[in-house]
Amino acid sequence: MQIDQNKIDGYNSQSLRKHERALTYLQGEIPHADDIIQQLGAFQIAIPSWALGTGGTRFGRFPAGGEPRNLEEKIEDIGLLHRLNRASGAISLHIPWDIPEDPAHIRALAAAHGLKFDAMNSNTFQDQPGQAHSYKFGSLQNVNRDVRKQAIEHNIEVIRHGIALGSESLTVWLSDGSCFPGQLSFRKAFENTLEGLQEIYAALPDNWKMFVEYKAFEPNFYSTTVGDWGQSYLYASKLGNKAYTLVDLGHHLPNANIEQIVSLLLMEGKLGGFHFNDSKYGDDDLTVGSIKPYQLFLIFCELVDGMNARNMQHATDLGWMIDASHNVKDPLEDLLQSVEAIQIAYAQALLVDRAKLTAAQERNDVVAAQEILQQAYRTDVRPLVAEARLRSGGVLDPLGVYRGEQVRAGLIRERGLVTIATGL
Ligand code: PSV
Ligand code: MN
Repeated sequence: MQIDQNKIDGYNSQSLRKHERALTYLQGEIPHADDIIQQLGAFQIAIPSWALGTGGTRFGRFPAGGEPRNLEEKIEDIGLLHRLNRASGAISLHIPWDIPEDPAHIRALAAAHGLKFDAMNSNTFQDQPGQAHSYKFGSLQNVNRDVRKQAIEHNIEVIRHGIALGSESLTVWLSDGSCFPGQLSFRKAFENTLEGLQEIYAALPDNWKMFVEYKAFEPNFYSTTVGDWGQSYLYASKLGNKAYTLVDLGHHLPNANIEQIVSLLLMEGKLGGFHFNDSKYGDDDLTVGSIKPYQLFLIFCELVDGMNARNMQHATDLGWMIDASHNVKDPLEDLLQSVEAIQIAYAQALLVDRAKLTAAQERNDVVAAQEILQQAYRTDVRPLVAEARLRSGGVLDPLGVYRGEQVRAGLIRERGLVTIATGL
């Protein structure tokens, strides 16, 4: 494909001037704008290896072509995202969907793209070919000790893969539960699950964390054995100080106040990580910020406030990951949108005038408190996010560049990013 370089250069310098005007305005309005830019630059969001293919529903799947066929190609795709936005510097693997056959090679390839390995995810919600025992009636909760043992061994194997890759956390999501009243004993299911988690926990290296992910429903629809944050908190507390609760935004009953859950888990030092997505009904796995951006902002307000109260590092002390995938968008475009939505919510939360908010709360000034939050939420912080990208060597407009002629012509791998990032 022929590239009209004049067209690209013209477009970029014009956009860059527009960006600089908007940034200068914000820097004038927000005294700590540069701190926010710095914090944004440090904030990395892990991409799950399973989000790179077109998703589907049980009614169908409509792949668009060009999907990565193996782990190497998935790493290349995430590397491309990271080169564009400089905020996707980690990958989260699901075993056995993505088994690193040659860990040293995979680790080196990821490092060459500037990527680290985030949490490892085990899978005892599907039967695999050749597997001795079925998970039809659950894994760690199962009444049959052999099934439980198989699930425990699988998790320990996942930890081993993670060690070889330099990961430092294991996320356990169990689909265990029941579809009908009377199908199981809640107490026995809990006790079996706890016992299994304890065996897995015992295999964790000292510097590792274990994340216990909860989900209210699906695939079980009467009870779920790790069904809500209370149950996850109970397991995590009984397991010990390497175990934490993981919040997936799509795993709650309708209208749950997720920001309050986040606040209390942080207060107790038991929030470990996040799976970002958005939803209208259930676990819809839609693009982050596409349906309820205000809720996302409120969650980030609690994250920032709660982490500051415990002197935690925003960028590194919790696991940040996207867990979304669906069937109508190009997965890479979807992920670029998701990462940007997270950065916007984070930047807006950093804008909230905490001292004023606390003062308003202390005098029960409900209106002032709402105004303070909405003042931050209604600020267009996109120039701060773009500036953080540029300062880290990313591009002004990741989606535009990805869509543009540069990518299709392969130029992006040669010089497109550098050219655009430095403003030509
Ligand atoms: C389950 O719905 C979940 O959120 C868990 O995190 C799984 O690992 C992931 O989705 C993959 O399907
Ligand atoms: Mn999840």
